[in-house]
Amino acid sequence: MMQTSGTAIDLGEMAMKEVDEWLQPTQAQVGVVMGSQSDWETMGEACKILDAFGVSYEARVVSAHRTPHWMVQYASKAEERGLKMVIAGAGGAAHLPGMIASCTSLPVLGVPVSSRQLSGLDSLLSIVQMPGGVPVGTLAIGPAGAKNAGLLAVRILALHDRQLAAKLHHYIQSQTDQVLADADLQKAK
Ligand code: RP5
Repeated sequence: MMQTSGTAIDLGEMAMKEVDEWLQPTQAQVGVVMGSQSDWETMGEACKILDAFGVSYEARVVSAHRTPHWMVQYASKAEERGLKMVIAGAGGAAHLPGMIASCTSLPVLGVPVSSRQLSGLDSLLSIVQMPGGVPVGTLAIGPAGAKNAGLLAVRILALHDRQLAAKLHHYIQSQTDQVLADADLQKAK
């Protein structure tokens, strides 16, 4: 039971246990959080990149609207737990990335998840229009944005990790080589 200015929120034993675990020190470098399980299909693209580069991460549902108190705890403890940055994805009234950024000084990358009603334009505007003083590095809507959030996280971490920087250079070179190898469209016929 957590008491918050007159409101009693019973989170149940299971939830308490899980949340306790979330607040322990971690070896993970990146926290990948999203507003709902329904965001996972998109946010999984960020995790695939982190997996490919061998960057450790934790992936959690942390909702700004449905679990606001835990969101504040997660974000305010992120740095002391050992995380180096947070990738936050959300759709619709996507307040999660901005609120996470409000509660930590770690870099926060925001991914607008495509919404059912407005195809993610609502998510994009909610995430990108932060007030001066509270930055969120906002990526493109949807899977490409999530993939690039993973790659941007790798680029930031690679500044202080030579091995990771070498993998990154290799990745970029392979991507270029692949495009050039497939560039002759008549040959491909
Ligand atoms: C947001 O609401 C989530 O980030 C998600 O993109 C959207 C819809 O959530 P569900 O209704 O699918 O749980 O908070």
